Amino acid sequence: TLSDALGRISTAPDVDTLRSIEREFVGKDGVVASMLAAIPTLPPADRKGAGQSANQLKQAVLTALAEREVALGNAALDAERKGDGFDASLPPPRLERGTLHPVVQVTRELEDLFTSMGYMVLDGPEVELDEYNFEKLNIPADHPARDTQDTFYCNAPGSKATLLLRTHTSPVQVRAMEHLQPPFRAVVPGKVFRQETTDASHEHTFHQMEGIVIDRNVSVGHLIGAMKTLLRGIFKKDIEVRLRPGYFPFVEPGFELDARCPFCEKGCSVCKQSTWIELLPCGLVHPNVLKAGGLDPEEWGGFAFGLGLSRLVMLRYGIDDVRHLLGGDLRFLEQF
Ligand code: FA5
Repeated sequence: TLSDALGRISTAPDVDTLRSIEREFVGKDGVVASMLAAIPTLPPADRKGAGQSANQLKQAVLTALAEREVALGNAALDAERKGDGFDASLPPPRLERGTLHPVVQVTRELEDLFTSMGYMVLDGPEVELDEYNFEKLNIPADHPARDTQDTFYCNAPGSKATLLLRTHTSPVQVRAMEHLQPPFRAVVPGKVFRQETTDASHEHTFHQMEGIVIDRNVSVGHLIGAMKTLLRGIFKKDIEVRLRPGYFPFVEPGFELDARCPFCEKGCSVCKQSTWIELLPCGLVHPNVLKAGGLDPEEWGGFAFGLGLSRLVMLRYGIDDVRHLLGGDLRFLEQF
């Protein structure tokens, strides 16, 4: 029976057959079990030999089963490699790697640029108090920017303070003055929100980067110098800019720095053929804002700017619609 068993095992076509041979020989009611059960009926002189051959049969069958099972497994793998177009020489599937969002890339670049010039990077709340978003920035109660058309108000029922989604990063100017010992320089990148009709150059949620410098004897010359450095660092190529007077209640004097629109050749929806994109409003900090921040305007002065980060990213990468930035479309994001 041993050679019979080994012969069947070596030709067994699959693992199921091996299991049934295993049951037949070494199972509870198998050949080996009945050989052992018969031992007491044998003459005492034969018992030892019978026990030994039963155990030998068992060991030989188990060893052969294990070997055949490995061989069957290898054969299956070989077959798989040969068939079904499996080609071990092909490169593995491409791993999809994420990339940083273009706004994050430009933000980090600017943070590097500004920290190299001695600026700190600050943060501020996106849900802001009316007091910081408007009042302390010298924006009177009847100013058009307060219109609910522009501002998302989000008051908790019954709360006395007026809460809103900040419409610009400027509230951090006053928060910085309250917390830091002047002189200081800081930039504040962040998300801002406006209730507006969206188009190619206007989003309801977009990014700005505020800059604030507080020191003694700050002049418009310092402001212009800083803006020039900023633009050189940002564009690394020549982009035409223009400076014109601008009105913001929290600066005096105030300026608007515009960049020449690069999309105009092909019927532009970004600047609507005005050929200029509003990019970098700035000015000297208004004395009322210094006072609101707890500083003495006789001693301290400063300049501030509010870079339109989303629009800058558009200029940098040639994106012709601001709504792509937060649209979450992978076909857009994969390009960066
Ligand atoms: C302000 O928000 C002022 N806080 C800027 C400032 C800071 C002035 C410090 C002086 C001193 P303004 O509303 O113009 O200003 O917005 C600033 C920039 O944000 C604009 O130049 C423009 O580039 C960008 N911007 C404005 N509205 C949108 C919008 N809906 N979508 C995308 N970018 C916008």
